[in-house]
Amino acid sequence: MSISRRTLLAIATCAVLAPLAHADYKAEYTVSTVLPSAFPWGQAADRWVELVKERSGGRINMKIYSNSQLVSGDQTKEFSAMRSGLIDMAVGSTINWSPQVPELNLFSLPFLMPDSNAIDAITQGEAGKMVFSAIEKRGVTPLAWGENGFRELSNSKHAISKPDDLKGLKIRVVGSPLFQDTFTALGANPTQMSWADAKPALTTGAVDGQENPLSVFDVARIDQVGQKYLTQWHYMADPLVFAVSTRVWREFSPEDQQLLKQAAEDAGKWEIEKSRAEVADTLAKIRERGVEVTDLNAEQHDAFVKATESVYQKWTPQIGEALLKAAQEAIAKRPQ
Ligand code: X2X
Repeated sequence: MSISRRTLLAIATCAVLAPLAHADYKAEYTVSTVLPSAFPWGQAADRWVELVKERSGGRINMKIYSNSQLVSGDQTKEFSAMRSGLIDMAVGSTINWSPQVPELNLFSLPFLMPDSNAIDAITQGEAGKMVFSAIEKRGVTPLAWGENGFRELSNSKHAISKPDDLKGLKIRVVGSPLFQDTFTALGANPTQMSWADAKPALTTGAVDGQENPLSVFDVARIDQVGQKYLTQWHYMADPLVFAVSTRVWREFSPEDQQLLKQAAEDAGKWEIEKSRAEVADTLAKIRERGVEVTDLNAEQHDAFVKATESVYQKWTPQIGEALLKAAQEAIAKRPQ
């Protein structure tokens, strides 16, 4: 008697819940990332997926495809694939999406953001809203910010403390042509290639150096492929953006849109705090492995700033003067 009542109840519950469960939702949504779970970036995506699963009671299932595998390793194609609906969602770097969203080059301007507060001043204010609307205009709905981190310079040849030290060095760069201009201005010989190709190129000596956050240098064991010199120049940092293809976004109910956004915000906040808190330990680990770390004094730093000024002239029109101005004003007013 009690079993049959329970069964009846279950059937009734299903009937009531069926419309809410959105029969038209996909069984699984693809989430693209470049870096997998061993890195803060991958952990940000993991957290988002877990929170959404938990808060939706399993109604919304997302599956992460790391190493840019949904775009055959070419991370600069991730945004286009998401726009066209080939990829449903992504946690992506501003660098990798900048070929399609030129405004994202803002974050790649050398020495624009001196510290983490400067990143927050942009992302949490008017400039951040302008960046999000630039993404939205191109068919992708941005939900929240994460962080890959300040990108530091490594190489296999010698310590670098002034622009001249970069002369003739072959440096692997990623994503936007802006990086070609920055490294060319510094006298280096930049080569653009995907992350998938970077480690092999460092291993064979096809390139002498690269730039990536300390967490990436550490987890990917870049020191093991001959990168013995590291300069902490903090020349730029790439935020991560949690986003959904707008075609896919429209299929979610307003309640589920809110759920996806809140989960992305919570995951992003968690990941940003965690990765910032880990930087000092990561640096200590890298030092222990025998990597020679160079810090720049104010004068040395200024020499790099001067040497890369031409990048601002060339790229401001593509980024937008109003956006750069909003970012610079926010940085000037940031808490110290
Ligand atoms: O390719 C890189 O250097 C990486 C992993 O940091 C990005 O995807 C921007």
